[in-house]
Amino acid sequence: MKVLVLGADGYLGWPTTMYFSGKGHDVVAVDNYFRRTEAHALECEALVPNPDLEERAALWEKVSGNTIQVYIGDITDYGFLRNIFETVQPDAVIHYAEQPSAPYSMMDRDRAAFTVHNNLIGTLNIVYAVKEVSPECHIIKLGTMGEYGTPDIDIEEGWIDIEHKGRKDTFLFPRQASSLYHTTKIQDTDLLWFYIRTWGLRVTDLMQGPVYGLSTEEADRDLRLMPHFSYDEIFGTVLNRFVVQAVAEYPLTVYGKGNQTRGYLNLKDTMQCVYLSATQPANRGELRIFNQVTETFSVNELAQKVKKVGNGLGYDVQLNNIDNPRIEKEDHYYNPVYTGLLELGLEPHYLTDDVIGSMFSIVDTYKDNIKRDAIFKGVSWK
Ligand code: USQ
Repeated sequence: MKVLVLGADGYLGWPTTMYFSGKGHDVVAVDNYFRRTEAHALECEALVPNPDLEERAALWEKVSGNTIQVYIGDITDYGFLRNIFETVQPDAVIHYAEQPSAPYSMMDRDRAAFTVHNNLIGTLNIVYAVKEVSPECHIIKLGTMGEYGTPDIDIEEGWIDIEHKGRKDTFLFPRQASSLYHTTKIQDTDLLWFYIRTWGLRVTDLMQGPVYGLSTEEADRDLRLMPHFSYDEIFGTVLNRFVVQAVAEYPLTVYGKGNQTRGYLNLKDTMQCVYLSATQPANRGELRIFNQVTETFSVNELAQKVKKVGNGLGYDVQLNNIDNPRIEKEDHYYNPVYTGLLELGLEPHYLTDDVIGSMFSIVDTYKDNIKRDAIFKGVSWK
């Protein structure tokens, strides 16, 4: 396959790029360095300094013998994106090129506007490039479980059958996000669904939960190939943050009561899920939705696991229930269905003490890079 990875410099983008390249596909990597630039501006750089995308592609070629072509630019510039489509004629496009942080989207008006513009115009441009240049191209778009919110009913995989006044139909599952970022992901889904109905695109929307981990088979070949690993309040996800906090002996920042429950998955499973989706594509005119998680935990459960493993390794790990800076339900029902990707062949890596222990070991190697000031700044939803 010829595969275009948009957002290839990010936490998920770079491991995905190597994963597909390692399996012999022709991969083209695109990024505008938004994440690096903003992390630098906000003084919350990744734990491990990563070489830039071109340098990483050269390093990867040395260890694997496979070439990755790199384009640096902004996919909200339609001319830029369309040229890449014309040159590459991709079979699949993997869309990670979004502003991915809920706190970032809630910081101020300008960042809110940036999030809306970047995420929606980027997605719209992909729709047009596929329609005008590569109509058979399969769009794989990273959605989020946060689109559904925390309803008081089971969460289905994307769709729900509704019976109303004696008639039945199937609709997108009701969505109610708890940040502006998550709301833009709902809007993306709606954009795609409209153009699927109108132009018959083929799309897989992966509703992913928070991801954890730093290790992948490809990155383990050379530490300079490690993913862009954030632990700060703006760009870090909760389990990654807790492991870094534990290593720094900074009390774990459990927001509110800590009963907020989400579906989680290992970075290695993101690779598998995206790959399984690409190799078994959606049909023309289909919006195929999978819930991309492997198990559910509350924040308290994650904190207790990190504390147990950390204490066992000799770290003094404390928990701190701080006032929740977000507006979200802290006690709620949560029961999502996530069988679709298992049926496609996913073999999950579950969250064991060993997995957490190996995260501790890598983070400890870089503990001198941890900036305590970046851990909690208090971006408030209020
Ligand atoms: N949380 C804490 N303490 C922290 C950080 C987070 O208690 O220090 C809590 C949050 O309040 C939330 C839960 O942990 O209840 C998850 O927070 P998160 O920051 O790990 O995840 P979130 O902001 O929801 O966003 C992340 C990714 C996003 C992806 C999403 C999947 O940044 O790109 O879409 O996970 S999901 O959460 O299922 O919507």
